[in-house]
Amino acid sequence: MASIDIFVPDIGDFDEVTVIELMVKVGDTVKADQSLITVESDKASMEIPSSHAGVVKEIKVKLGDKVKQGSPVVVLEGEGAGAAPAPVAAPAPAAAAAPATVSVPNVPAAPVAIAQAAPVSVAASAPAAAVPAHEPTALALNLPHASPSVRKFARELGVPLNEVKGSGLKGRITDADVQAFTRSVMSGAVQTVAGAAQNKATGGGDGAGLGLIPWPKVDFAKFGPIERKELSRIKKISGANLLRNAIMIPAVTNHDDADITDLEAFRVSTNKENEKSGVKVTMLAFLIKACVAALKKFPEFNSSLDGDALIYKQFYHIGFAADTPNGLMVPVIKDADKKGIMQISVEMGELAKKARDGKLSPAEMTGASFTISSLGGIGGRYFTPIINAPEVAILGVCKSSMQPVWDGKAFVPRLMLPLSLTWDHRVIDGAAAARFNVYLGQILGDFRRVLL
Ligand code: CAO
Repeated sequence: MASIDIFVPDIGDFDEVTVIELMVKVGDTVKADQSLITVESDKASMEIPSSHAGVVKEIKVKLGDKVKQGSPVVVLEGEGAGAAPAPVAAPAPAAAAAPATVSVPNVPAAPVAIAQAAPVSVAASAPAAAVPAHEPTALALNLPHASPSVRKFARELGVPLNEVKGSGLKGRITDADVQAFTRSVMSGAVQTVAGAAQNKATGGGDGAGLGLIPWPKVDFAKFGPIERKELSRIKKISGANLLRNAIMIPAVTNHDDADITDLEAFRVSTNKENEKSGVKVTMLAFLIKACVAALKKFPEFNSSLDGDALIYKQFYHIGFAADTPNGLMVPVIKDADKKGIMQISVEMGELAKKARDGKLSPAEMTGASFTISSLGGIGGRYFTPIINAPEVAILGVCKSSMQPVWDGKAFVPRLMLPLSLTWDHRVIDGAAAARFNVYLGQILGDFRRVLL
């Protein structure tokens, strides 16, 4: 039985490329032209196909190895080893007659460029296996179209790209397609072929079918001094919730700016007048009140999904994210629609203090129908807050700043507040989200509108 060494063929302009995927294992039967490994340069990824058919006897590379033209990839063995269908420049090995290993350096198996971030010339010396640069994989291997970064992303998530429907030009798969596929699998709406087979075999449905690759395990001490500290209890709990919410909710964030010049002037003068009372009114209190008005106008933002139905809440309990030494907590202002700005400010101060002291009761942290996360006292422009399930939207607020705003005749300095509204696309559409932000901006621009 003949053995054949398969080498990395001419890969064009690259001196060295990294092995990022092993597509076969020892014992696998491979056909000629079947991809063996994927290599990646800083510009493109390519699959290195086998020039011959046979059974994989040995794999000569491992993930992360640097290879170049002529590097050994695998050793094949078998009756058919040496019978390449494509015309090859290398001498045809005398399969049956040659028991010794037949080394075929530079076997002209064309590397298949998966996709190219920049024009890359992938020289292929086997004309029959060479594929046009613009449609490489689809022709050669019937693989889906996707850029190297999308393929990398899919590999990291363990997403089978050939099961993902591409929404890009000519069906090209985008990052968003991979994310949407992952969410569908997580929510149970879609099963991967492998997952379905596994569930069929095990009778299970626990999401094991996701087939995610393991988390990278790195010995950081190899690179410098380290210290290991356990996560706080709150971080552990909130982390699990955040992960579920981030993965399972098809979330989108709309950013907008609200002109709060007049409102801030009013807030400052109110605080001056009330200096002796000890109650400080913050922008967040106005935001809570403005959000209640917007939630009343757009009730789906104050709802929760229950299977195929929506639960519309007729109460307005607003959670606000509070930064505490132990991690993020979300106390809730109950019945914010029935409370004035002063009362909300007082309650917020008390709840934020309790949160920092670790003294919030479960009742003070539950029942929110909408949440606001304000980083306004710290800084930043915009961010993408994660929805606090089972709510369907969350408003992120950053630090206001003076901006030149065109008033129709001239640029005038206005105090602008950056808003970031994240919403669940299963419940809310982009147009509704844009309207919510516009309405919120109108209220913050002229607070008298709350009364309308
Ligand atoms: N733009 C500009 N300045 C703002 C502002 C805004 N949007 N919001 C607040 N400020 C100012 C306040 O006016 C105050 O200034 P003065 O001391 O001069 O009056 C200062 O920033 C501090 O405000 P604050 O943050 O203490 O008060 P608050 O009511 O805005 O917020 C609370 C209270 C509990 C929300 C806040 O302390 C907090 O914890 N924020 C972090 C929330 C968080 O971590 N979110 C991220 C969640 S995702 O990980």
